[in-house]
Amino acid sequence: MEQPRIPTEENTVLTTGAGNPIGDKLNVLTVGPRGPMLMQDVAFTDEMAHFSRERIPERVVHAKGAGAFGYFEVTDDITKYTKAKVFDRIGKKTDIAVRFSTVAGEAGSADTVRDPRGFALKFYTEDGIWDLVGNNTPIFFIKDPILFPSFIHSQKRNPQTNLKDPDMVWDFWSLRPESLHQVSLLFSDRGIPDGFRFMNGYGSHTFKLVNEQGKAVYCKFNYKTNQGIKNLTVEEADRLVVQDPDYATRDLFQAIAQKDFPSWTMYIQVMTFEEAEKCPFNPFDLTKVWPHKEYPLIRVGKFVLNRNPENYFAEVEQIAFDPGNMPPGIESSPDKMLQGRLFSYPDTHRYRLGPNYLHIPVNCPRIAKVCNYQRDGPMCIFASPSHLPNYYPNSFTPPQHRPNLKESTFQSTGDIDRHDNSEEDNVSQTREFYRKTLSPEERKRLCENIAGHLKDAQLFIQERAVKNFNDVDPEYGANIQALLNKYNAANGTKKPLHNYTSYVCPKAQ
Ligand code: HDE
Repeated sequence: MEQPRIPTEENTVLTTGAGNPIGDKLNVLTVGPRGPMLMQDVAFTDEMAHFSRERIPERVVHAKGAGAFGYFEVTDDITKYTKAKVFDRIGKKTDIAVRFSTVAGEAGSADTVRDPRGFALKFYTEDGIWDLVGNNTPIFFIKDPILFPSFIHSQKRNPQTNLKDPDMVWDFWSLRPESLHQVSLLFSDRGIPDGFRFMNGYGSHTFKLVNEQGKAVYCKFNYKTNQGIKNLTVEEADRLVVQDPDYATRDLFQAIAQKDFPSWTMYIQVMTFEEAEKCPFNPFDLTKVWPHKEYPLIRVGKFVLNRNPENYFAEVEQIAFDPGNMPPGIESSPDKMLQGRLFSYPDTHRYRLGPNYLHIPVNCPRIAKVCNYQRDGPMCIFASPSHLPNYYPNSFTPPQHRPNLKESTFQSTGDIDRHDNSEEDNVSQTREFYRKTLSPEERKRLCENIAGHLKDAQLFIQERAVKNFNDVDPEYGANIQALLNKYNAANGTKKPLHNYTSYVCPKAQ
């Protein structure tokens, strides 16, 4: 703590929240020196009532995180792909906010766990906020958004024991082979980054870029760390869980405080609509990468983090990202996961922060002028002039349609159904990762990391998981099985602490 919170000029007075000066903030108001207290002690009730309301709900996922601020600078021209103003000239700088996070733990959980890292970027552009809410991995565990709450439940605490539960984790993963690719990445060396500065980031989804002529291409966003990749070993990470659970938060804050500003280079990958038609895999499937060989990285710019938050709660706890915040020139693709997220984020913010969360300074569009007919609600900060109509269209303000700002047109046909894409080749890219990307040493550690976690699940779940790894590569499955055999022989297989089969819904009794 470098600076005192309260200004210390000689004539500063302590006040209530309403600004009424307080003469004594060390003693409550009582009848005689031994009490009782008086209801009229509003200095006390004001203090106490505000204190009781200091917490807001933590994020249901990504609860533990750290944030910082800085700028994005365009280094290369991509105006042939997009009319987004943030990219409109080389050298252009745009203010940004970033929040890094772990996914499954609570707000007080340790930073150095094996978990994907959230990597969320907010750009304050002339055309409003652009939120690129990604992770440190280019892929995800599932490809249909309806599974997200169940997937997250399986990662969080068991509702009966309130313990993390390997049965739940591996039951879900082994029932959903589309998770194989991300699980293999997560249990590789990249599963525990050395803080937030030494990892890459990805917008992960397929997006659409649209240029001035209205021509659209599909695109992915990638950001490579200029600090180089660094990961923690399992032993080092475990030691830090005990000795410095806020390791990554501290590392980021300290680096910026010492003016060692971290930066990332941003690249896009581009796929034309014609290429998408012929692509051998579904380009909108979030469990797949776009190989760099076919879709090379195109450099766009860099971003630098050069300012720490001045108030964590105001600027980081209350920051609200929304993948639906896209300025003209950047649009959504048909990726089902992205489409699902378009609903979920503003919905969660309205619950966690209230309907006027966009009035909070860190979330408000700053340099873009907001012009809409939304009014009022709790914590409404911006008073809209009441002499102007609060409905549209009206006869008193000019028509505000701008056809050139409309979304690009897009053709879509097909049967309306609950289409099941879960079986669409879940192994080819995972096999490529296992056989070609990883060295023999890295493959060995991957199998050890998986077996070291899977050993705590029940035998039938272990068997189902191994079968899936076997489908990727028989060696992959066999190595995990061999390690599990050793664990199981030494410790016996796990007896479940709880038994879901005995659960009967109270209404059904
Ligand atoms: Fe999120 N996710 N997510 N997610 N996510 C949230 O939003 C959700 C997904 C990601 O630093 C929540 O404000 C759904 C993919 C980050 O504030 C919530 C689905 C990716 C952050 C939510 C996904 C992410 C979140 C919780 C599947 C990477 C932290 C609190 C359809 C590409 C943002 C909040 C921050 C946070 C929903 C999947 C990244 C509940 C429904 C895929 C980095 O709205």
